[in-house]
Amino acid sequence: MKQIFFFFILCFAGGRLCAQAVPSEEENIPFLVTFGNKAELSWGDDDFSQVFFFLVPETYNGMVFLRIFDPDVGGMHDEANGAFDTKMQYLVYGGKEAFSHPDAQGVDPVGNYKSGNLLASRIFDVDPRYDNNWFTFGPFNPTEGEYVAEYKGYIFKLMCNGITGNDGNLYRYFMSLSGTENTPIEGGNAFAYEYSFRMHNNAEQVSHIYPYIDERCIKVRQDNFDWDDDGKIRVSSGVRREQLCVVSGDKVWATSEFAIMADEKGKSLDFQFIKRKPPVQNNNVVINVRNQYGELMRFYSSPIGGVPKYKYSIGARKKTDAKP
Ligand SMILES: [Ca+2]
Ligand SMILES: [Ca+2]
Ligand SMILES: [Ca+2]
Ligand SMILES: [Ca+2]
Repeated sequence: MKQIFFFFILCFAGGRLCAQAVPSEEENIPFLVTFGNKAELSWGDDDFSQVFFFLVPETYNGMVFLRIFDPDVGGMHDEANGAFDTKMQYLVYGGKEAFSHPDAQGVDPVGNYKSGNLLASRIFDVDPRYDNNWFTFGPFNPTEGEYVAEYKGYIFKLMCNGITGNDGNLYRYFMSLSGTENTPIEGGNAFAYEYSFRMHNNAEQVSHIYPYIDERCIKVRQDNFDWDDDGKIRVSSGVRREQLCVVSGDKVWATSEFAIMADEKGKSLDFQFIKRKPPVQNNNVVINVRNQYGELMRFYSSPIGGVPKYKYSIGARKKTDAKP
């Protein structure tokens, strides 16, 4: 019991401290992944482009920095496909329609997905200076983002595109109030409509995403790509216990649907990525989640309503364990 309480304390503290780390501590995802656009799809990236949105509350008056860990494609962390010959372009957008343009909220890099004002950009390839190190965009004034009344804040869009080459770029983000260290902005958050990420190599490590279920949602559909049959993807919430999703093999999408329960609205679901034993190594995977209208749902780094815990999970787990 003591361990369980400690776990809850860790989760709570982690959520407050790391709300703007992408991926967050609660997600337990080692790295985001984007490949160069000459890579085979079997390496696990479906479209060589990844978009994140960073939300700055309107009450914050300081400066905003968007930081990238290991932005280069070479040296440590990254996935070589032959020699490293890949270029990654990072782009920061703000202003009108950076977020609100419909093409910015899709899962495919098509149409006007680069909507808004380009505030900064930079191309990286092999770069020892930023290998295993942080690069910083900014400072930006919060008002350079797009004001979105629904969020009572300003939204910045940060995009990573593999513009040539066939290697995998592994990286992480942090929205900071400092240009030299990772210091979260109180009340800030980050979200995406699709995640392309690297799984742990250790089968004991479970990764998560937390799609937010709004009041209109009655059914969700998950799509996952290139899971390589690496164990299970399952969904839990306060009232749902370990529902299994259909998972994909190599270079293909798999999809499945389930109905939302009344008690799940206004909260986040917990999608859990559980590796098989022995685990697949260096597994990159893509996932998105939609509602019954086909609208993409947001995964927040700091889950809205907190990390959902199945109400009866302790008792239920004991019953399962007791089975022969
Ligand atoms: Ca590197
Ligand atoms: Ca290469
Ligand atoms: Ca990298
Ligand atoms: Ca894969």
